[in-house]
Amino acid sequence: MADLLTLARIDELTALLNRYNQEYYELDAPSVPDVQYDRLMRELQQLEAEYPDLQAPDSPTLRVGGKAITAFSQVTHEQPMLSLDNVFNAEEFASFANRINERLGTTNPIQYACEPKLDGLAVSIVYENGILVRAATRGDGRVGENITANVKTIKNIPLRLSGEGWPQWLEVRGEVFIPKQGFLALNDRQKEKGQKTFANPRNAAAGSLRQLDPKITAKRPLAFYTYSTGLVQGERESLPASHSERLQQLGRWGLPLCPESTTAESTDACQNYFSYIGQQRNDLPYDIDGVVFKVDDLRLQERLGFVAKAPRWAIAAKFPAQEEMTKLLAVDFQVGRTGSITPVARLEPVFVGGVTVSNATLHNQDEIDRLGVMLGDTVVVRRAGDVIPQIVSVVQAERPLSVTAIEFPTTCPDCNSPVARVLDEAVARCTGGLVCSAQQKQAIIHFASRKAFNIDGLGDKVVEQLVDAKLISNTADLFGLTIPELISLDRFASKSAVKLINAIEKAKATTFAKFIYALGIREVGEATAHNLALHFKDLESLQTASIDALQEVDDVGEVVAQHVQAFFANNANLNVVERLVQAGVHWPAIEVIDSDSLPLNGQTCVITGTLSSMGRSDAKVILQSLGAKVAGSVSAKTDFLVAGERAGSKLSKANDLGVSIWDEEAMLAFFAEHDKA
Ligand code: 9MJ
Repeated sequence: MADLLTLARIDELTALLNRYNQEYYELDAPSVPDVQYDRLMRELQQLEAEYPDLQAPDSPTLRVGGKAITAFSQVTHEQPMLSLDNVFNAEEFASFANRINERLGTTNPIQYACEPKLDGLAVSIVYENGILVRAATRGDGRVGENITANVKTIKNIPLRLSGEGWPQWLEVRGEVFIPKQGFLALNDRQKEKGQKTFANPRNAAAGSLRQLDPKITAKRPLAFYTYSTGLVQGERESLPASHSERLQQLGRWGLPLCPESTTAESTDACQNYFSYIGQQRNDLPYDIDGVVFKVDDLRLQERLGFVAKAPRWAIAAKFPAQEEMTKLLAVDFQVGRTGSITPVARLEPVFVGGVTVSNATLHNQDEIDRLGVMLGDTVVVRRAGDVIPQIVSVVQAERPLSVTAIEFPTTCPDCNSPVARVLDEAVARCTGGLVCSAQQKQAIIHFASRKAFNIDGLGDKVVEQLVDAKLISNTADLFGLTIPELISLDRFASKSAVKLINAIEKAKATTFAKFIYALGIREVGEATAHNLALHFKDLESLQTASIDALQEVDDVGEVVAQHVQAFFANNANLNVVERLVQAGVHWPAIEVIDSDSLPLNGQTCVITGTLSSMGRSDAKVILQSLGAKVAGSVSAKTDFLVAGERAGSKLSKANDLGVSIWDEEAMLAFFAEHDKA
């Protein structure tokens, strides 16, 4: 028998650890260090092992997974779990909405609840007297599998409802999914352990939920959003009569809701929501495949009823598929700026993610090996938003007898120099360096690009023509180009020649950061170039910096430091740099600034949404110059969020955390106040 002290301690630890979990996972604001949490968790685990009967039904130890089982038992849903009918375009949606109005015998606008359609697994969770007692998969809609132990490990699902007034029996339904970031981290861990990676977050979520050992489920980054109720009995306080308000009530009891859900007063507003979520799709932290519209008034839902397996009062409006099958016709090898050789798949054109795709990157030899792809294979192509199309997998069942292996070249397809692969690096590189015209072209294209020298009229095609005509072979040669030379090129009018020469002249006035970025040093992107410029302030100091000195710069590790040093140790590069300066390339001196005096010193901010006056990267540079640290995601450490148009989940999270919000106008006013307009 446990004594009273032990009983009290178990109670105390249960309450404390549940609070810490909430602070950590929901509020993003832990109040104790991890070691303290771990110590208390071990103490509770030991006490529960000694006195199993005293384990609370909402014990936080359940979160790390209990005993493994040999099979799932069955759960018969008290109310069937329905699926949704789909529509694929605006007309189909309009006929759905018309049918609703006709059935209800009204021409008045109907209010709809609008929700992103999460691409995970539907799950039913029952709370009895506020305690999570049962969780089940959808199964065939009538009978599902009992996955209670696994669902208890999902961090954002409350084991005990908060607040009061919940019905005795409350069944909530929603989607279990793996957020995109968690998915990438999970696959990285799988790779490290030499285990199979998952094809997409949905598969990973399904595999994780169907683990017989909940300890494995506990290690997977699963999350849950509630989107409806099932059987509700013994209502102590009647639930609201609209779907959206009902969800809000569930939210007040601690159930997680999708922040992007809302309501629309008309079908036009539904269409706007569909377009808006479509635009946000790639920036959302979770995968969706459409949006769901539900008649919001529950009495109207009841009048509309069901057909076969789906409710008449809801519809899923699907986005165009992001994955399709097509044939791999050939593989070409492209040489990049730093000599990297990238295999590019030539595909039978296929409509995917809203555009026709005929090329996809295959990254490198390792990726070709991982996919096991051969010429003539049928492959699954994925194109999500603006992301470069990828080959996801090979459809083995469709493999013809005539497939042939993809031969990686041993010499550069451009200059014939040998191709080398550094040990432990996935990339194969042409060793031709500056003699390789493909590398020359890419280096010049990079130099002229918007974020570097921003030379108007010097696009990829013109650079190719100039290098092929042997008029230039490096970036410094650009500044010696003449109008007659340009006119000598195919289809180059004198007007364009004059314009280009003027643009090149104008580009000579730059900034030190843009100059460093433009050099195209390996692994030195815009942000690193900016940090290098601020740290070293002048070219001489940067050129002669030691590896140790380079590593003192923000975000510069050993690898980047070595690339920078190797760049300036190369005589050909030094010669180009010297000629650039001689040609008149210049930048304003960087003042030595005392960071304490900067107005945003010590402040961390995040930028989200679309800004109309400048790109996010330009805003970032200005904010940094005012002393702010610019982070990628909102957390308890964020001091303010710059929110442009159509800001999504970051804005909701910032609001939840009480982070100050700056709209674009406020940001511009602050810039103007500090002479950054
Ligand atoms: C998803 N998958 O996000 C429903 N769903 O409602 C949302 N699914 C649903 N609602 C009734 N947001 C049946 C299915």
